[in-house]
Amino acid sequence: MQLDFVAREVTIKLVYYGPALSGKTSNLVALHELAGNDTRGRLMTLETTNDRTLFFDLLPLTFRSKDGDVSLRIKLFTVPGQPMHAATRRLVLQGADGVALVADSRVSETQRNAESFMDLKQNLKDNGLELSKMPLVIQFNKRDLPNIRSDEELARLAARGREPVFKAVATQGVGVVETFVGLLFLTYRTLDRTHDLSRKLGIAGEDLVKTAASQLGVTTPIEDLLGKKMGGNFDGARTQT
Ligand SMILES: Nc1nc2c(ncn2[C@@H]2O[C@H](COP(=O)(O)OP(=O)(O)O)[C@@H](O)[C@H]2O)c(=O)[nH]1
Ligand SMILES: [Mg+2]
Repeated sequence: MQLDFVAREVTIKLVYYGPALSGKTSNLVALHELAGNDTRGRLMTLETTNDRTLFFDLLPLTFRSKDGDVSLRIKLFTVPGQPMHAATRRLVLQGADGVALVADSRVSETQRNAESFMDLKQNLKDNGLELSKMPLVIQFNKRDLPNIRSDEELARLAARGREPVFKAVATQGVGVVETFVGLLFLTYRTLDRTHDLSRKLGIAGEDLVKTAASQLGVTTPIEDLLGKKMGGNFDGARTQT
C-alpha cells in the first residue's frame, strides 16, 4: 500500500494466485471489459507458452471518489501457476495487500488447488508475510464445466474456513466482480484498521470500495454483492485469530 497525502491517492496491490489455467487471466480480461475507459489502464498479459523467466499479468485500475477528490489505484496482478515459475510468484507477492486464490472447480484439479494454496503459504512466508494476516478470498471458477465439486461440497468447505468463497465462470464474467469487490472490501478494511486510511484521507470508511463497485457497473447495493459469498467473513479480523 502506498499513501500519497498530497495527491490524496492510495495505491493497493492485489494478486490473483492459483494453479496454471484456473482462470486468473480470464478474471482480469473480464474486469478490463467491465471497467470504463476512465477506470482501466492497459491490460498487460504475457503468455506463458515460451520459456521466459518472468511473467505475470497486470491490470491497473483507478477509481475516483464521488467528488473526484480521492483516488484509489489498484495494481492487479496474476502469477504464473506452473511449478517452474516459483521465483516469479514470490516476486509478484512482494508488497501484496490482498490475495484471491482462483481455484479450478473440477474434481480432477482438487490436488492442484491444494498445492497452490500451500505454495502461496510458503511464498508468503519466504517474503516475511503470514497467510493468516493476508486478506484472502477464494474463487471456485469454471462452474459451467462437468465433473465439478458440488455446490454443497463448496458450501461445507467454505463453512470450515475463514475466507469468503465465491463461485465463478470467469469466461462469462460470472462471479468476477463479486470476487474482486469482495477482495477489495476485505483488503480495504484491513488497511483501514492498520493504517487508519479513511480518516487520513478524510472519507467515510468503505466509500471508496462502493465507488469502485459502481465504476465496474455494479448497480445493486454492495451488501448484496458481498452477500453472494459462502462462508468466511469480511470483518478483516484474520489478524486476531
Ligand atoms: N469453461 C470455462 N473455461 C474457463 C473458465 N475460466 C477460464 N477458462 C478457460 O481456461 C483456460 C485457462 O484460463 P486462463 O484465464 O488463461 O487461466 P490462468 O492460467 O489461470 O491465467 C482458458 O482456455 C480459458 O478460456 C470458466 O469459468 N469456464
Ligand atoms: Mg494466465
